[in-house]
Amino acid sequence: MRSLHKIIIILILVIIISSVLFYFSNYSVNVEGYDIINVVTNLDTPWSLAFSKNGILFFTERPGYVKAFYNNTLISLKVENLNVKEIGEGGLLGIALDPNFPNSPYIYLYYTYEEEKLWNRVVRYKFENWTLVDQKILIDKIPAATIHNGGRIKFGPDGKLYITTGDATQRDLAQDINSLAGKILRINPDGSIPEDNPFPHSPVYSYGHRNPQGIDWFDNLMFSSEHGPSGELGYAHDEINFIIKGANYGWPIVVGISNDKRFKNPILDTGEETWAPSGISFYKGNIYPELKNKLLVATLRGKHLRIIEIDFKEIKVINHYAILGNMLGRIRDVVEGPDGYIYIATSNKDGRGIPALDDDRIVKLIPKNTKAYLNINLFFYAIFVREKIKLVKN
Ligand SMILES: [Ca+2]
Repeated sequence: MRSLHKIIIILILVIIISSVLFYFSNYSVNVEGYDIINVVTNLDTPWSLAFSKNGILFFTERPGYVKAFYNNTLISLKVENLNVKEIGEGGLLGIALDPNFPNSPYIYLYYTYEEEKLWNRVVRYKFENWTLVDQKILIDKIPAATIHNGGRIKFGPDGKLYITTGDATQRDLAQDINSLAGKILRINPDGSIPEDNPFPHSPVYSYGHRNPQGIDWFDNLMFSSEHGPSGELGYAHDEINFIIKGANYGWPIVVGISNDKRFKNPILDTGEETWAPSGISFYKGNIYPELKNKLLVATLRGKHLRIIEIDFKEIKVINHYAILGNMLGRIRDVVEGPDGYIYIATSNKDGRGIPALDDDRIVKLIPKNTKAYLNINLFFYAIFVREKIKLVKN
């Protein structure tokens, strides 16, 4: 009997100690079986995440900061001549690393600035001792406004830099191929215009976009996310588009699936539901087999990560579902790290969210079935950890 008492006491001690450890850890648990773990906390509207191949996580914060997370250390980069104007949805938005980074030590940024009017521009910096120097403007005077600034920049598999721009509230500009607003643009890494762009001497790659904030590729197939007009027209029709060189995506003449032959239909139209999709990434790693080759979509208003399965032969959506619903609040960006894990940036301090005490955050998604040792703590999690996440007003 004495040894049984001992075992019971040891078991109770194990539960108490592991609960205390769990309480002070960064874990939280999610019903779909994924866990999330904090990577960086207490940020202000992290907008874009970009990993180097050697594992440095670079990211922007909308007020105008470029930071890096490496070896468990958060580094604030000094950036020369960065005159960001954070206003409404504008500010420091996209970041991209040169495809040959760090051998080719260039970092690209998209930001809003004010010179009599609001504008957006894309610049290239040289990365040197955690400082960004030698700013070179690659594309300037992209129309800007307090809303609809686009802002995602990414290198395609062709080595060209792709840039999403919003209509900057002047919706007719989206149909004007002489305007940089409401477009997906494509330039060479030095800012020159590729000879095989669809319109001669123009960076315009596709047009008729309202406010695209996400792009990614599966092999050579390009996809984008786009905010529908839930704001001004009161109906949603957020879109996922398959992007074809030179094509017209319809805004502001049509929204969603119109079947109007002049315009490309989206492959997914959210109808009456608003997701407000932002960053997108195809998951190509092996950590989460159930997500392999699926498109991950960060949603702001939707407050979830949308998982979309695409038939790449027919270019159509097979199915889609949400994970992490209301776990993180607004989600701005999602990327796969070189370690195969999924990293997510929240956007609860963007003026439209309800930030938790440790917002904004960059978190890492922990796959299913790796948290068995935590299960014993689910009960304690429910009691204690939820209490820890007290909501505060912005
Ligand atoms: Ca459209």
